[in-house]
Amino acid sequence: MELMSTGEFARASGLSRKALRLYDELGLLPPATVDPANGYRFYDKAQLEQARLVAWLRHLGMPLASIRRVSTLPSAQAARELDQYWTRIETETAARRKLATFLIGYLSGRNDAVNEPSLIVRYATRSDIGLQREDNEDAAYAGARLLAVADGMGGHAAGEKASTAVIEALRPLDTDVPEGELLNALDHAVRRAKATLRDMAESDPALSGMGTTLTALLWSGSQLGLVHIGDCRAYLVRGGEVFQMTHDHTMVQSLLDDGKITGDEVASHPQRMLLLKALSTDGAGKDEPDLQLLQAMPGDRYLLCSDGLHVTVPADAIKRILLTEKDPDQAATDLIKLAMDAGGPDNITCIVADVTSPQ
Ligand SMILES: [Mn+2]
Repeated sequence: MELMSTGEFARASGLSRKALRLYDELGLLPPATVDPANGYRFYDKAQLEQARLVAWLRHLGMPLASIRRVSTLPSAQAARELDQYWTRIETETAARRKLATFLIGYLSGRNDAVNEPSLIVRYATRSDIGLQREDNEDAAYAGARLLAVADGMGGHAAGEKASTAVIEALRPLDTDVPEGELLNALDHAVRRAKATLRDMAESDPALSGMGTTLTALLWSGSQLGLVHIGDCRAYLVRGGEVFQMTHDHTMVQSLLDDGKITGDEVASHPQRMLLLKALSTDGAGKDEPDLQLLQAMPGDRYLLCSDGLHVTVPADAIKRILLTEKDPDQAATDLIKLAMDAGGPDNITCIVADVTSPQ
């Protein structure tokens, strides 16, 4: 063993005395011996190689526990471990980059999708006041990654303000949300929307008691997030079948679920309009939406609509159009027309979206 004083070892290794003391404290590079009389530390000249490696690994940002192990391994084995470590770091960094890009866009309200989507969504939106209402309290948004429909409630145009505010709160999600973050992103946007409604009602008492339903779909790659509260609906057309993706949060739906009424009694039930859940300023907005993570497939068609469509138009007629009309624009137009032909008692909004693979 060729002992060197701390000063000599520091000069030879290019590391400061302070760094050496730190490495000793961290257990990364203990001195070869410590003089019991005066506490002076001595290093073995053979430790110079390890000292340099420890310094490099710290520059790399490797965790201390890993440095302790890797710096004492034979070179070839250390190289393999480093390779694995670095592959993991690059994977994690890529995932964090995606999250950061999304957060920067979302929080700044810029919705500029940059990546090539793995699925293309072709959509058409129609909204009509109907034939019997004085305002259109429905609101909708359709973009490359996000589809959303909201049906507001509350007198003196408050419903319109509520549905519009909630759609606006969701709009920044129409960007590249990382795949693992779809439901978190929807959850955050809904909480933000609730806070906005609360602020609006606090600053204008005329708006207290306003509320809105919300049903929205958000894509990331082939993953699909669904958020739903109230009685707007989402339908999926796949393989020649039409599936209802959402469950109405209404009194009649819960009576139906409990077997207390039959499907035929729904249309004439006196509490047909009563919602059990909504985003509202009442009850401190404690109603929580349903969140679901699903898989989208090329060839899927989605319909989002307000109750002005599905309450007014029989399910079979909606299905027939979804299954036979190829063009989303025409399908949306035809659906609105069905509701108008049936008297248009409510505002009617629908979004028809076809999912395809990129060419
Ligand atoms: Mn409605």
